[in-house]
Amino acid sequence: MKSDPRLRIAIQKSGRLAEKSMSLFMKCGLDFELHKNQLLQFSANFPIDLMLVRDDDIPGYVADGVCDLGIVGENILNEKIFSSKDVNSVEILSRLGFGYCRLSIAAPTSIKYLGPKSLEGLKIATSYPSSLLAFLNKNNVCAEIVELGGSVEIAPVLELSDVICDLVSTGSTLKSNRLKEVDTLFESEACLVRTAKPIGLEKTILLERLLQRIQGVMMAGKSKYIMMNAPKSALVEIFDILPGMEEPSVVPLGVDGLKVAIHAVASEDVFWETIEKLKKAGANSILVLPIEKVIS
Ligand code: PRT
Ligand code: ZN
Repeated sequence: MKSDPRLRIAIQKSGRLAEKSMSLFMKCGLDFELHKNQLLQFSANFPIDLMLVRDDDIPGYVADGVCDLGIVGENILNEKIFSSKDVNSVEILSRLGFGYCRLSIAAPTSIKYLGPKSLEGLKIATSYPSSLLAFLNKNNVCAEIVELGGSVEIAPVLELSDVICDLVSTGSTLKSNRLKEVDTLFESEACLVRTAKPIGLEKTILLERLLQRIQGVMMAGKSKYIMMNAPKSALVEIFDILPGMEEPSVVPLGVDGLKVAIHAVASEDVFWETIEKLKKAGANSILVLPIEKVIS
């Protein structure tokens, strides 16, 4: 008997993207009975199996169709897929708003950097040789690439290279190794990707359901529900202050209607500065609430 189709999704087993990838599916309402050290984790309430692997292996599993979907940083995709001949084997469905970083060139302060041409003839240490080669070729620069598996930032001190090409997030690792970020190859964040191989109608329907939930979670993450009372005369000023507000409800308060209650969804976060401006415009009893799901 043919079993019902299930989507298989590769996510990082442990590391910087692991917790947020898992938590995204939890927020989508998926339950997993997590079994320690098990490669596949099965959801009991949605036909999805998560495959927990190293992030470097995710593009390959998705490209080969071993997994239908994956969550991986654009840095890994650029290195393994987009700078290879299999450039069309994986498609980005959605950027997910976490795992932000950038692949950058960093140099000791003794090196004067005036643009990619300054790299001519230098030794560059990196764990991203394909991405770096694409950058050098694009800029017509000839340099020696020294491939390292990790701890790239210490290469100049060890005289293994003149400069490095590595991921940067806060910049504190570079700073503590007396390196200066001088150029950026690309920005990166975690992405939901799918295989370019056909997945069939039933899995496509499952994918659409999952995507709608993911969009709902992401929209909710950014949005806030805001309520306040205000003089009716201040409405125009208040609407100007609120960020990305959509279709506010305005309800008269009391018999004279001079005061109103305003309820609205702000499609961006509401910062303290905004609340202070609202108060100044005459609003009071301001409530800002998180939103769990947005389905449009
Ligand atoms: O075991 P596995 O292979 O799965 O994990 P990993 O050790 O290769 O990757 P991991 O968990 O370190 O990172 C997973 C993904 O997180 C990366 O592929 C990126 O997409 C993303 N990410 C976001 C980062 C960083 N920020 C980051 N800062 N990955 C690595 N770093 C490293 C960077 O290499 C450098 O050593 O952090 C250091 C710099 O950080 P700052 O904050 O000092 O600038
Ligand atoms: Zn890795």
